[in-house]
Amino acid sequence: MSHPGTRLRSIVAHEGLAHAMSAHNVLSARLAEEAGFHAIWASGFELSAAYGIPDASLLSLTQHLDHTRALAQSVALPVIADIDTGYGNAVNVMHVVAAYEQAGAAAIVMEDKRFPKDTSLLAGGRQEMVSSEEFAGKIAAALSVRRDEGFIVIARTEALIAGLGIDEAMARAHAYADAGADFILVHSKQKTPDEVLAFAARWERPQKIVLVPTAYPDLTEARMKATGKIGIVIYGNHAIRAATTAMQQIFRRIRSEGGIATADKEIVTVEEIFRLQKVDAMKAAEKKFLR
Ligand code: SPV
Ligand code: MG
Repeated sequence: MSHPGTRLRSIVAHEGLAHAMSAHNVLSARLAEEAGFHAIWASGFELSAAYGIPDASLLSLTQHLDHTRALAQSVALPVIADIDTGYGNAVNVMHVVAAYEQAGAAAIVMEDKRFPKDTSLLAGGRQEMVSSEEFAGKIAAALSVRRDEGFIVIARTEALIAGLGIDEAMARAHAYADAGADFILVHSKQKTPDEVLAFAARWERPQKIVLVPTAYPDLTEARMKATGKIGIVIYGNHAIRAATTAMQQIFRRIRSEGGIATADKEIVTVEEIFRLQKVDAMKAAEKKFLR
């Protein structure tokens, strides 16, 4: 079996654009797999939200690493791990990235913000960056511990998020590409895709761009593909938002109706959950091995 990073690289090469869906647990990853996504995004935002805490470097490395390992073990899709700022300096990054590859991740995404970070899309959020030199060192450190050449290191610049403009984003992306990053994620919170499309138009390096279009949902995959520069699109928080929408609606209905009679018909059956839990496989194992 080839390295999951090699498989993700080949999806990008053959499809032009790989699409990744976020997951906050194995069930959401399995649903994304069944829906036909190419990859799973082990989102820090989603896992933080699942714990009911802000996405601000509050989750521990162990919590996110265990989550990533569970995803990688439970779905066949490549898992792209969100390692935030890398949990410290370049030496911390060596330790952390080696652990993520060992846990079965196809790729890691590391961002050029200062630890502890604040989440990117929060209006008025605290967006403090490390220098481009320091971050290029962290990317080189990440690459230095790669065990399989298929494993992917994605450098993420938050220059646009921090309001530093396209020239700064471009300069940082060049520095990170020079350091050896395999892909460049450029994040933006503008409501239109103009900023990231302008970045893509100016980008001339061989590394493909990664986008997280949460703030500019009108940008379609077809338009991304048409640029010829964008290799991966990450839907950053749509699993937790979809789950929240569904639970809010059903919970309100159960309270307002004083029972589950109507709600029961609007949600999946218990048998559907058994299927997603792979109960059949367990029953087959029982038949074979319980004596
Ligand atoms: C995440 O999903 O954790 C991300 C994307 O890093 S964002 O929340 O937009 O920063
Ligand atoms: Mg994140």
